[in-house]
Amino acid sequence: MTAYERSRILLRFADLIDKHNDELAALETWDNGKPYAQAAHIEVPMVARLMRYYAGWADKIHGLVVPADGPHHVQVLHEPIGVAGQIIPWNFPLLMFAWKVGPALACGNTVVLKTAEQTPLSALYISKLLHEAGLPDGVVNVVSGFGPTAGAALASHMDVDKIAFTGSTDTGKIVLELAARSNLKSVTLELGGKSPFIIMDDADVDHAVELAHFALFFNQGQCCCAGSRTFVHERIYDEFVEKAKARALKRVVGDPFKNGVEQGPQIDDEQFNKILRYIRYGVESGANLVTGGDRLGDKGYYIQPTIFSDVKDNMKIAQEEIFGPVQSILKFNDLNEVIKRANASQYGLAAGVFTNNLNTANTLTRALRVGTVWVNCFDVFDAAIPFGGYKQSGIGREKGIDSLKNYLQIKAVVTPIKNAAW
Ligand code: TXE
Repeated sequence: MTAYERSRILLRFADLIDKHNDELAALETWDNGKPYAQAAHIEVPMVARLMRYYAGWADKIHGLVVPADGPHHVQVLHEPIGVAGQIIPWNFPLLMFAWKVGPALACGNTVVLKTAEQTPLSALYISKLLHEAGLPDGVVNVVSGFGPTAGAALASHMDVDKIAFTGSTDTGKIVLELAARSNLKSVTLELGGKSPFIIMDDADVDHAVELAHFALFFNQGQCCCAGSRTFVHERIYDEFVEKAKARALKRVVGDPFKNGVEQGPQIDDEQFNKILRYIRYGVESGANLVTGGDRLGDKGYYIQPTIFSDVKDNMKIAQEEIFGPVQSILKFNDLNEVIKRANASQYGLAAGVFTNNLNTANTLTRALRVGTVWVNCFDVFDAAIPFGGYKQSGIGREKGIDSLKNYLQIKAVVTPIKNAAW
């Protein structure tokens, strides 16, 4: 298929996504429990936007002619890799589908994508739209299945040329190993995080409280880049904790289909129990439980928006990914100190920096070993912005121009030039 045809299919697909926005959002909420308004007004429109972004790339991917020593004509061709295996998680099923399928198709690959066992619905529905947009049978194949069976089969398959995975760091390591043991397929990984959100003493406290709240509690706290270590300068610490508590108490938790609800249930009983276990660790390790700390009601996987203050770096709740509505607030008093502490993590996915001082912002953005730094903002996810992790948060980048590299093979073609004297 020509690049232009691929581009047109992606554009038609984006239009169909707009047309079916409400059904897609409803499926996403049924499957995942996230607020319908969030799915309908943020996530599904972002999926359409991503498809238009990649439609724009499809006919602009080209190689190079490079000058070489000697009488040779040297071309560098950018070819599709072939069959791309993709394994996605349950926290943003449609967005993860888009981050993976968009660049794979723009670059001319075929796809076998495995959805998370908790959330199979929206990918099946949206694939029907892809077909309706004109994609031939067999180009995108969606498999609903479990990780250790279907996921592992994909990662170790000899006819799969590339595997892209989003999920936990532990499973990412298994996928990397399976790829290495089979055919050494190329691997990109987008894994866990424990992202610092650093609030300096010159920050606007009210604004910082609101954004730190959003950075952690968005999507029931189930975000790989959640600002899950809230570092607050000692001069504004007490005021911040009081205001963070007031904000958490105002958070509207309940039926995700109801207007005004900010937080729905957690994805399943495994995650629900994991979060409650971390809350117990927090209490047992001596952190101060400011608010929340238990399930909400006695039906469904709802958890009270929870805050711990006086959290210390060596506590489990400051080191491990909780993946739930639990904010850990830590105190610091010096820029160099907070840089060291923020970087003292196995993860390096993202960071938030809150300051009005340009020098402080510039120092932090350079010093933090993370794939994204949001300054005075958080969770800005434009299609053109690369996303991915340092350290054990992953390998490679998704979205933006960098994502194309994941789905292209590079071939050098060298041809002698006759009559070089000319
Ligand atoms: O993740 P898994 P789970 C983190 C978060 C969460 C924890 C566990 O901390 O609490 O991971 O969640 C597939 N071979 N994140 O158990 O196992 C699985 O079927 C191949 C962070 O849900 O990583 C699913 O499709 N594939 C994260 C996908 O991997 C396997 C998002 C993710 O599942 C497999 C989700 C195997 N052996 C959880 N085992 C993020 N980075 O956003 C499982 N899978």
